[in-house]
Amino acid sequence: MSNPVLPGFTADPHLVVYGDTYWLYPTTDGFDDWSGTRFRAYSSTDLTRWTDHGVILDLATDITWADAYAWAPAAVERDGRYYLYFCAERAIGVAVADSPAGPFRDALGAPLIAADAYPDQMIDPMVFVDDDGRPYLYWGQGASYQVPLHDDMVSFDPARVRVHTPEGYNEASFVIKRDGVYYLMWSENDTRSADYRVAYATSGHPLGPWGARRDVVLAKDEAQGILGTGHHSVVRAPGSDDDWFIAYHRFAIPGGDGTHRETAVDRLHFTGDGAIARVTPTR
Ligand code: FUB
Repeated sequence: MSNPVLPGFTADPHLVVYGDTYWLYPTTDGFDDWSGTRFRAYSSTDLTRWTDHGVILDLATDITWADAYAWAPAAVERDGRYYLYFCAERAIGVAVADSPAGPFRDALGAPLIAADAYPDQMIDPMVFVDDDGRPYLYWGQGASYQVPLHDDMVSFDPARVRVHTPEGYNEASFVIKRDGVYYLMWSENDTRSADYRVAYATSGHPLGPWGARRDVVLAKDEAQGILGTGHHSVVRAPGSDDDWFIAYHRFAIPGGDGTHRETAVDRLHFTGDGAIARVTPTR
């Protein structure tokens, strides 16, 4: 693999596996104040050669309740339908399609989570589906909000929302399960900081209670000129027992910053005792 894996400026990459194919859904980056308006999708069977499927959701034409600040999409499949959770004007929406390449249409015609629904920013959604098929929604900057999603994938019971604020938490909650252990990862510091990084905690349940912050998963490597590493996603390789990959963004090389970011993919390993080993970011 050669990083970055996508052309141009992209960020907040959500890497998922549908069948034997990897799909990447990033923020389109490179705009002042993160003011992009469109999402694209990319697919690959080898994490190296990527097909650009073009614009899959355009706030201008597909969403009535927001025009800009299209951030941090999260993708999940359920019963043959493909759901795309996304931020727009610091609220969270959900769109649905019959194909991972869209076209996606607004599932609700309104935000799933309004910008003022809870304290802090209603951004950075992520859906984890457990082995028993139950889906859980995570989101939030400033705090990690966590709730079971209803089976329709577009609603939840507000009375069941939990708020978790790990030491160092800023944004971009992401959950995986391995050997019965749930791993909650998140990004620390500001995406404009070279020290933007990923850390994690574990639990025996998808909604916690979560243990104390265990360690950093991914951080800058100044010797390689790799800075601002965060807002990640993690997948197990299709057909593998224990091969994992992490997609994340970092300042574009050369000359990038917090609004000119690039998407990279690297390997993620676990140690014998189930800890996440520190990722080696690569060029
Ligand atoms: O890309 C816009 C915002 O920057 C995301 O929502 C945050 O996670 C940060 O990466």
